[in-house]
Order: sequence, then C-alpha cells, then structure tokens
Amino acid sequence: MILVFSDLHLGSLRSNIRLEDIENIVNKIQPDTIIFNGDTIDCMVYEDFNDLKDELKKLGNCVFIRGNHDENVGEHDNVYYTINNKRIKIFHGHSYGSGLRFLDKISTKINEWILKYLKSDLQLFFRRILSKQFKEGRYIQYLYNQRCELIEEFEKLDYDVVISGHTHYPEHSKQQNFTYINVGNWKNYVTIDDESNITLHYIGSSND
Ligand SMILES: [Mn+2]
Repeated sequence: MILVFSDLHLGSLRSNIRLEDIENIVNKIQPDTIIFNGDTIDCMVYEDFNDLKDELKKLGNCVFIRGNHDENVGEHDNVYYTINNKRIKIFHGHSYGSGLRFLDKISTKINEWILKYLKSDLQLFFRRILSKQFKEGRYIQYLYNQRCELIEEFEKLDYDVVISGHTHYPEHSKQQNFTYINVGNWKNYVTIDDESNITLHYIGSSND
C-alpha cells in the first residue's frame, strides 16, 4: 500500500493538521511507502525544516517530492510506479500552470502575517475581505485555469494515472486517456493498493 499526502504546509498557520494526525493515518493505513507530494513543510514561513522532516522520517519509508514552498525539503521532482500494469506518475504540479509564483509568495506572506499578528476580530475582518475577493473573483479563476492547464499538459504524458497536488482542490476524475488525481491539501490523502485501486480520502469524513 502506498500512502500519498500533498500540500500539508506544516509550519504554516493556515494548515491545521498536526504530526499526531499524520501518525494516526499512517498507523491506520500501514503503508509500505509514504509519499509527501510537495509543499509538505511550508518553508516560506517556517525555514528551519530539518527537525520536522526528521519527525516525518520516523513514520516509515518516506519519499519527499519537491513543491514550490519546500524546494529544499524535497528530494525528487517526480516518482513513478507500475502497479498491476498501471503506470503511475506522481509529482507536485507547480511546474505547470499559470506561473503566478510571485503572487503565491506574496499572498502566503500576507496570510501568515494576518494570522500571526492581528487580533482575532481584525483578523476576521481582513480574512473576510480577502476571502470575498478570492471566492468571487480572480483566485478561483486562477485555480481553475491552473487545473485546466495541468490536465491539458498531463494529456501529453504517457501514463495511466497522474497524481498531483498544488491547487489544493481534491479531484479524482477520469479523463480521456488517463485518471487524474489531485490529492488536495492537509484535509485529504490518497491510498494506492497492490491491485492499483486508488482512493481519495477526506480527513474527518464519515468515509474514514
Ligand atoms: Mn504548491
């Protein structure tokens, strides 16, 4: 069994998953391999990542893929598996898409600053303004564009299953010639069993 996490953003205030939550999932699944598919530790806000990475390594046989927030934590850009004749490619996905890395960096910093320094009522006020902007406007469009660009690019790859992350939007869909899985973020994880059955799990849902 392979267990895939993506975009856990550990060390960032916006991610609410704790090490013990990850440990509980690992204990439940008992995977042979744990894949951290990028943006595992949010080095844009938590630069001293080695202690956290060491903690994660204690969980089992770990594979760290590079994301755009944790280029130093990751050790691979892509990993490949063939299970039950299905060819699977796993990677973070930020090398595709609209290239708004600068915007991503700025919005991450602003978000963390609001969470860290503003009192809760002010925090709520600013986050409301931001989320209204994001929900109704450009950010959703940006994520949607990014998803479409990813899928368009993945179509050119010769794989049966493509697993990415990065957009934070979980998805398990059948495209024309491949299956597209997006792990989502700290609220989700993916399992791949020995028969190549792939399941997208929602943490805290009744399916768990
Ligand atoms: Mn990312």
